[in-house]
Amino acid sequence: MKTYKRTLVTSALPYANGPVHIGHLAGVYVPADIYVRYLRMKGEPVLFVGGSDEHGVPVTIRARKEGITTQQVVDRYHKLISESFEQFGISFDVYSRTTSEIHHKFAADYFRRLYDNGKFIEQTTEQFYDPETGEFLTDRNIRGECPHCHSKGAYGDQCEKCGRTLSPDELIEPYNAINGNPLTKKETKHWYLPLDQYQQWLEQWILEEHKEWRPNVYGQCKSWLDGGLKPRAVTRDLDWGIPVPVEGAEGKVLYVWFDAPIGYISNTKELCEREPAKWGNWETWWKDQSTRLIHFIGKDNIVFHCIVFPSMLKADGTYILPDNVPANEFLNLEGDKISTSRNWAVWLNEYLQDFPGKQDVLRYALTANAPETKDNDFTWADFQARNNNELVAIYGNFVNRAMVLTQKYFAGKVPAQGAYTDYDKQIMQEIQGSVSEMLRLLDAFRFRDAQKEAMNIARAGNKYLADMEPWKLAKTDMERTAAVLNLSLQIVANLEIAFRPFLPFSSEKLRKMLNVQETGIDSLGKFDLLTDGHQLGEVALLFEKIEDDAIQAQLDRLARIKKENEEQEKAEELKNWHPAEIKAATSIDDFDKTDIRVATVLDCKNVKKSDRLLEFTLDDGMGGRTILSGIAQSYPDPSVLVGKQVLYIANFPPRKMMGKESQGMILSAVDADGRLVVTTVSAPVRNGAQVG
Ligand code: B3M
Ligand code: ZN
Repeated sequence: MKTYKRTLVTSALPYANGPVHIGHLAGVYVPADIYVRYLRMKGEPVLFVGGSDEHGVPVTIRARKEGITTQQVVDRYHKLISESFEQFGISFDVYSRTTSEIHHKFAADYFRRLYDNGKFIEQTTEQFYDPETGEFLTDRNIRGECPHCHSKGAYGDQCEKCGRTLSPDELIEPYNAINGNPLTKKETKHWYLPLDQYQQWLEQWILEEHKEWRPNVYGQCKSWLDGGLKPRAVTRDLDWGIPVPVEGAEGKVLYVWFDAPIGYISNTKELCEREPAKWGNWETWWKDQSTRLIHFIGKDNIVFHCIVFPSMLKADGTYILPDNVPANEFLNLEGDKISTSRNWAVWLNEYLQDFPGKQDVLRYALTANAPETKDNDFTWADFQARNNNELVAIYGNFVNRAMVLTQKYFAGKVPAQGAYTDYDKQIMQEIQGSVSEMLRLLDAFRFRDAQKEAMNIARAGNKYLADMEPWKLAKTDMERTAAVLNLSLQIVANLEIAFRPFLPFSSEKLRKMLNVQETGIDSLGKFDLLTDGHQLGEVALLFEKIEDDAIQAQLDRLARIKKENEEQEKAEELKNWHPAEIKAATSIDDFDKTDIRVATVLDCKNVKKSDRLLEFTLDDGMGGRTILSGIAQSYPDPSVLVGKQVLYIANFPPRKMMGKESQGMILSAVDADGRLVVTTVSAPVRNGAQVG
């Protein structure tokens, strides 16, 4: 094991194209924050870097949508995002932005250095181009029909309908997403990082030397490497970003994924130059082998942090590489994928309006459900249960009882510690067990289980109080009452420390209640943290119950959004719908060969054991016939068809289906929801009448 002198923690730079939501918090920022708070408690030097990612296409799309400039978009969201982080106690040492001057210069210099050292290859390729606006289009700005599910309006990088990853070349009839213009192709030159040249080195570094990385991270890297790496373009034809610092590259900018990770470095530099006495030289953080670099990210960023960025660092040759990349999977919301564009999210700024002061409750619920090994689901019911059944009923309740009883019997002064009984010792041991397990889990980036151990300390405390019943003891044995409450308060003091990385606001509140200063992690697991006679502060409730109506209001909001989305999607589909092309010319003779007739439906029911077939009993004016039709999905109640006059083809040869004979075919058409609708006549006619 290498020994480190300091840890540099980065968390993904969120795109400044919208507010941050619970998925961001659960996946990246809360775990990163827990980790750095823990390291700080250990007294280890740590620097926590964050910032907004202000380049790239997403911000330009947002600007067009809102009808404002791109700069206005990033200004607005950078402010909103950094406020949210601050409100939720995400304790960055620096939170800057990639539109800063220092970053622009740093990233351009970085590119130029690699360029001068021959680290890029130049390639001219054909790209989609809008001849009317004279713009090359990025993948996200190209839309068209999905080659897989044929939904219209799939994006050049992904079909949101079926979820498949796409490349713009696969789209059928690609068009410009912004103005609907059809696209052509045009040649353009770009610079590529030849990842194939780093393949062998990456295989050794990741697959051999970092087997300890999370299985999801290691697995994704392995599958990229197994697939064989290809050169990746690091420049784009765009007018928003950092201009490519090379002659003849007018109108081109650095690819956002080239400049954004460099933002980790330039933001560190910004901090170090602002406060050199405190932070020293930025190069110590990025180039000294005794610095440990940890990237906190979501799973969609794995390839960039484990393969692309390390190759960029390697290409330069003077930087350290990440020691670990504890990427999380995704958090869903009430069973559906969180989506900014569909407003399917809990936005942090809105959460705080609805639940003021309850930052820690969300932090707790998100960590308890952290998608560390697989996708997970956030539900409001779980949120309420975590608060009411755990924070209030276990942690808060224990603290409150210990404090109130001390008020009552000892005027708020820590009573004398007595001789420990065997049971006392057992509880203390149990707690020490939880403490060491918690520390082990924190070191292993397993925050969800670590938080559980912290709660186990509160559980043990609660059990201790329930078993000792000091309120009864107080009637007969004040000395033992004092001892029990002393130990209980020592457990409370332990909880303040144990929960500090997870619930910083509550620990602060608890320190006030205990009237103590912050101490280091070494105090954890000790039971002499509060001295006899120490005056406690005022008792307050650490957590409050969340009532059903507050939860219902959130569910109502989501239901409203779901309905709006469905309506919008339907409208969009209708807008994009066009009838199928007219078939090749035919003649009356050909048509005449098909005998279409009218019949009245006498009975219509589901065919047993088939979820597809309906059985029609028809009065065809010729003694009756049976027709089976595969439209059961469209008619949940087939009896609605009884009495209707329908059109059917009478001269198809009989066919057996599910052991029954079908004598023809009922004619139907598809409605806007994809439902098959049976055709009828507009006024009654005689059964057996021919259509023609
Ligand atoms: N902005 C993507 C994202 O928010 C990107 C991360 C950059 S980290 C250098 O998922
Ligand atoms: Zn599709």
